[in-house]
Amino acid sequence: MSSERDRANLPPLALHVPEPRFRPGDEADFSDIVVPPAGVTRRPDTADAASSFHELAYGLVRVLDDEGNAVGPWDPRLDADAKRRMLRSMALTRAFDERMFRAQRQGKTSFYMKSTGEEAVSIGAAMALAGDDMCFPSYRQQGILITRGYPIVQMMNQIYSNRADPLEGRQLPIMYSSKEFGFFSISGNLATQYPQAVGWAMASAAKGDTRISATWCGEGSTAEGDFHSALTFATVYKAPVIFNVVNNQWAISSFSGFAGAEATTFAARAIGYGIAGLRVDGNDALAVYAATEWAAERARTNQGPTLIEHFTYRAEGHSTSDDPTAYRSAGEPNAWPLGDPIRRLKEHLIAIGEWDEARHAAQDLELAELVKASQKEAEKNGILGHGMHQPFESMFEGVFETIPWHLKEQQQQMLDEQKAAGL
Ligand SMILES: Cc1ncc(C[n+]2csc(CCOP(=O)(O)OP(=O)(O)O)c2C)c(N)n1
Ligand SMILES: [Mg+2]
Repeated sequence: MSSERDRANLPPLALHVPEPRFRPGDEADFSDIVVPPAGVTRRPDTADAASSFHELAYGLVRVLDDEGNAVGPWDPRLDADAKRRMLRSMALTRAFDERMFRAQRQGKTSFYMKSTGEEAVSIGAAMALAGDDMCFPSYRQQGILITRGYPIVQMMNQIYSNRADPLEGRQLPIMYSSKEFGFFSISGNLATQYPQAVGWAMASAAKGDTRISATWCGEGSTAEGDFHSALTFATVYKAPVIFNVVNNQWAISSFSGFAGAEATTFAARAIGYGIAGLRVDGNDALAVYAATEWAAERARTNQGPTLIEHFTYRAEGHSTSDDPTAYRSAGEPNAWPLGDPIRRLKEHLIAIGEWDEARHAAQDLELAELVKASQKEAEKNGILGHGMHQPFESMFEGVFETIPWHLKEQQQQMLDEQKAAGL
């Protein structure tokens, strides 16, 4: 048995506390990030065993090169119309984010979250999935709803918690929910959507259905227990689910190192579970599309789950409640080596002769007008804080199919008290 004396020559134990490389005032330099050329990563057959392509969890699937060409085996070979639809959804999402961010600053709503710089992640995936595949998103995948054609006026009604809010004022702004559009209710409790997506996928398989599920969480959220139990269930039962980890480098003011990024990649989490893992250039919409299409084919043919890490960058604040200049270098967004996803797809379409600067500028104008007109429409139904938009008693509804007696009693008591107070 070792004694205190035997250990006398050992150094005192110490913990490693991760520290981000750049703080406010520092010059951001990402030149050490390894960015392999587009087109060089192999594309395994979708029937290959997950154990046969571990290296893909440490690489970076890229399709768009620096000259705007789509190259290599992952090029999904979309036609020009599909690429233009992709570009339009991304530009519409950005225009929507701009407008709603401003609406919060104008006091029309309490809260908003942008997805600026990460549009390719949600839109590339939404285009590759079938329209009736079930999505379990985090709060930064508004691009899925926009791609699926959910009315943006409805999104705004939800943000304003107004008379026409489909969720009747019961959810935080931006926490949308639409069964019809295969968009599971967003939860503020990080990573809860992961086990839910697995459960849904297992139910789909148990019923002999053909629909798969896909879920998204941030890199910070992978530290949650829910993330790990979801992966365990999914690998055991080969659930038809796609796990997306959106590594945008930041979890509010905590850099990715606090979720484990200093030690390995997030895609490599898949390896320990025996799940297929892919690391993808998240600012390359065609690469996101191709990876999702590949993972969907695996899921649909009972090859089991895939975990895709989307390597990207959160170009703006976490939310309207955040001020990133307080904790990170202002130079980071511009120094980010993978560029802007909209600009990259636009340059590709121009390079292949299917788009031009004038059309792009005209589209930006048209989308700004569309968002403005939608906002006017939504504001006719009221904005947050301007009076009661939903009847008081409705707060007791919508949880149980029939309201239990004790809630009915409380509901009546509330109405009586209001009446007595002259409200
Ligand atoms: C269980 C839980 N813990 C903490 C929070 C507070 N919180 C909200 S967002 C967030 C950061 C999440 O970062 P990440 O997962 O990287 O996603 P991102 O915001 O970058 O898209 C935190 C800590 C929460 N909402 N739920
Ligand atoms: Mg993050």
